This record gives sequence, C-alpha cells and structure tokens, in this order.
Amino acid sequence: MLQNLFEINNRLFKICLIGDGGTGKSSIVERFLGKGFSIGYNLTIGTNICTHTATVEDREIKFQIWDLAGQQRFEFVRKTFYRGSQAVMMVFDLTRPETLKNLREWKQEVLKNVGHSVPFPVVLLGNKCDLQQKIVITQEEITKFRNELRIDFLCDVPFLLTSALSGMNVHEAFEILGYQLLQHRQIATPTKVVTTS
Ligand SMILES: Nc1nc2c(ncn2[C@@H]2O[C@H](COP(=O)(O)OP(=O)(O)OP(=O)(O)O)[C@@H](O)[C@H]2O)c(=O)[nH]1
Ligand SMILES: [Mg+2]
Repeated sequence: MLQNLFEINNRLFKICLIGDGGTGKSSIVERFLGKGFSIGYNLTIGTNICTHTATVEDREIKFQIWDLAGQQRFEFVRKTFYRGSQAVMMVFDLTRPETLKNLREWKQEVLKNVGHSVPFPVVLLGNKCDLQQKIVITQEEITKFRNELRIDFLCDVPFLLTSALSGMNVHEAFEILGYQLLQHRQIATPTKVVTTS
C-alpha cells in the first residue's frame, strides 16, 4: 500500500532532448530549470543530465532530462543515452530549415534505439520564435512532419513555438510532455490542468 502510494506520488520519467547542434536544447533546459538564458553557444559534449519536477494535474512528476549533444561528431556516443527513455522532445531552429529536415534522421535514431515501446510520447518544438523576422519554415512543412511522427510513434505529436530567450512556451512544453506520459500510462484525466515548480 505504502509502496503504491510512493509510486503514484513520485513518478520519474527519463526524457531525451534531441535535434541538431545549436537549435537551443540546452538553452530550453536551462530556462526550464530557472537558470535564465545565455547568448553564448557552449555546445554540449555527449550529454547533460539533470532532474526537475513539474506538477501535472496535481501530480508531481520528476523528469530526468537527458540533453543530448546535437553535433554530428557525437552521433556514435548518443545511442547508449536513449536506453530506458520514455519520451523525447524534438527541437528545431525556426530560422534554419535544415534543422527540421534533419529531424527525420533523429527520428530514425530514436526508433532504432528506444526499442518497440509504442505509442511513444513526442513533443515537437520550433525554437527561437523570438527571431520573428528570420523565420523561414512554413506551417505546411511542420504539419507534414508531425503527420509522419504520428504514424511512426502512434501518438498525436503536439507542436509548440518556443523561445528559450523569452521563455515562451518552455514550461508548457514540459507540462505537455508530462501530460502525455501520464496519459500514456492512463493516469491523467481527460481535462488537462498543469502547473510547474
Ligand atoms: N534568439 C534565440 N537564441 C537562442 C534560443 N535558444 C538558444 N539560442 C542560442 O542558440 C545557440 C545554441 O544554443 P544551445 O542551447 O547551446 O543549443 P544546443 O541545441 O544545446 O546545441 P548542442 O549542444 O550543440 O546540441 C546559443 O547561442 C543560444 O544563446 C532562442 O530561443 N532564441
Ligand atoms: Mg546543448
């Protein structure tokens, strides 16, 4: 009984942030952790791992966040980092169309390395939406990719415009992923109420 209560109240979910180098994955995590934003680019080497708690539908859930290195040169080490992950956040840069195209390769990497656990929760983020004048990606391209993701992961894939710089939709992205994870385990109720800490 106590064991059950512990499991219900303390949920730990391993999630991976993926996407090309420089799309803003680490900046999104820093923002989520309440550490603000830095303009300089410190590329991630291998992976950064941290934990953070969010409250989704009055339930506390803990994310173990694996912020993977996006640069090509880290491809060979990334495989092992996916092991046991329960969801992914895919990040592209709204000002660099190739970063959305390349997510198709990232998708294959996930499918190859997370096993056959489907449906598999995924959230898609178009980051750097503060750079409005430089946005070159169309809604059609995004919708097309979301449809592909839905087929491969057997899940609806929410899409959010984010900015690690302004903080726009950063907490919401984690909340939605948390909600998807709870729903996946059939714990969430149909009405979504979320807050973060
Ligand atoms: N304007 C703007 N710049 C951003 C945003 N997010 C990140 N950046 C900048 O983009 C650069 C790369 O950000 P990172 O968070 O290091 O990118 P990353 O995806 O973690 O890169 P890798 O670790 O190499 O995979 C940095 O100079 C950030 O300041 C954003 O929302 N808006
Ligand atoms: Mg990084």
